[in-house]
Amino acid sequence: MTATDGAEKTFGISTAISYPNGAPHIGHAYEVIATDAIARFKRLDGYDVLFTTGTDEHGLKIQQTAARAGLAPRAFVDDMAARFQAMADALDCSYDRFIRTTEPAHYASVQEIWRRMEARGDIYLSKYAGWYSVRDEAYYAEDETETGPDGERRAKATGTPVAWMEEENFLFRLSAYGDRLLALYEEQPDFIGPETRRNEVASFVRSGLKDLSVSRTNFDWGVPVPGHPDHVMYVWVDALTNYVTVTGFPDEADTRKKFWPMDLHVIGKDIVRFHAVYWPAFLMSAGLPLPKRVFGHGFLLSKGEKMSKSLGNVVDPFDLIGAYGVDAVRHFVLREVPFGSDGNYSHEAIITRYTADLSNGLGNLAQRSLSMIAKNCEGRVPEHGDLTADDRALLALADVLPETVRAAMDRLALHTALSEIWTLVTACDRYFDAQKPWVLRKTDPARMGACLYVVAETLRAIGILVQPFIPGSAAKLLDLLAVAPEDRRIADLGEGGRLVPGAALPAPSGLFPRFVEPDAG
Ligand code: ME8
Repeated sequence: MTATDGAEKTFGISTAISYPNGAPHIGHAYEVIATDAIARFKRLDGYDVLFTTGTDEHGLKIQQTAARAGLAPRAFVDDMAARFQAMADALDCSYDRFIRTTEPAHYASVQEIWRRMEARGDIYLSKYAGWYSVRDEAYYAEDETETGPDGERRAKATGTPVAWMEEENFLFRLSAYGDRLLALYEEQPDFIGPETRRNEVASFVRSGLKDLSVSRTNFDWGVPVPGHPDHVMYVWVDALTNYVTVTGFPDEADTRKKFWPMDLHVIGKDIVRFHAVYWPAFLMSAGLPLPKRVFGHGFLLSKGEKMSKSLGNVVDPFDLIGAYGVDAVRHFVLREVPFGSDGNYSHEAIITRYTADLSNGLGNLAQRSLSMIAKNCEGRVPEHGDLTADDRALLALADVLPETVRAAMDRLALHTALSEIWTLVTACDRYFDAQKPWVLRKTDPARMGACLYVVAETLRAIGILVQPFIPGSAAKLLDLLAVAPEDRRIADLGEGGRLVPGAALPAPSGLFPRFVEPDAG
């Protein structure tokens, strides 16, 4: 069964939007690759998908970084956002929309969300008053200040002059949403994943929520608050709203409206609270439906350490692609890291994975079987005659694989989906070795044909199912099997879509060249 029977099924999925205050790093790459694999799987399974990613371009941090670079914030983010988009392209990610929070359409969306939260009575102006020291950039309470002999008021701790200041901030009545949020986590246990994150968030909410400051007046690089142009919105109100902007909000007639509520927000573990507490509270207040699921993946660490510029271990995704190839990088992060846990990156680990799974594994299997077909079967899909129990057993494994992979993908166990696919690669390899078609070539050519047919048909199943993970290599493999582009969906797997004996195949070529160390000469 696929989603194409009956009503059209939709699937909306997003990554977080990245801060473009520095160049994209491997953590950003990891998130967009994983999200892409899920989006591609859903398309393959017959869903109409909206997959979005982008950049979160406002806020004091960006304004200051731009100033240090001697650029206006707009020029700075234009350059950086282009790098993030180029990374997603270089990683072969099939996003439908790259959103930048500086787009006019996004301003309209954020201001509308704000107006709706305000109309609900959830936004109020609060005055903050105190003795402010400009030099310390800090407020002091009455009893922390004293009047000096010169009659001037000073901070006791630092001796700096203070002046009475009153600042206005808008606050969001987050405190009113605690019970509704806890009910949400109770009724929709899938809302936050993995489960450990759900427990963390629930206990944070249970400990009591304070109202949230949602506007700033000390900088201006942000979305102006409607009716109060001296305030810009807190960057998280602005950023989270990107997920409805991409579905055309607030335009009721927009064709992308069907993608809200989104099915899945893929984010990192450090920003689960923003997505599982603030975001649903804002949406409840604005009277909009809630996303179905928020999943906090783990961090990708360079040999166990968090990547950071100060540690000097930031890995440039473009360098990785250049060194290993895009599918080697995609396969590595998806197969090696249990989705939801932290994972480690190292040169040795990526080479080991590439060699075992891709070069010696799938690549070698395709190479040796397809070159035998080219040489001994006139380059056509062989006839198979009656199938033996062994033949049928392998095909049966291939035929159940879509169900197993779908179940793993539904649980967002991307690494399990891949290991299930590789169980079939290994089974097919064993079958090939046990059947010895190179011996059958002389003793029983008809059996050789049947055996090569079964291997080619198994490769078709593997090729279709690896498309979400290693799209470029999967396309190459399916080209070698002469599978038409329109016949590469999950619905084409199994009995109904079998390779047709006699169909001409192109000349075989290698899928995954052996990795050679650059300094190996
Ligand atoms: O948090 N490994 O932006 P960001 C894996 N703008 N994932 C990582 C990572 C790592 N080493 N480092 C960061 C923001 N990430 C906000 C999001 S969404 C409305 C606003 C993930 O550029 C991180 O967890 O700091 C987040 O999901 C994404 O990369 C962007 O991080």
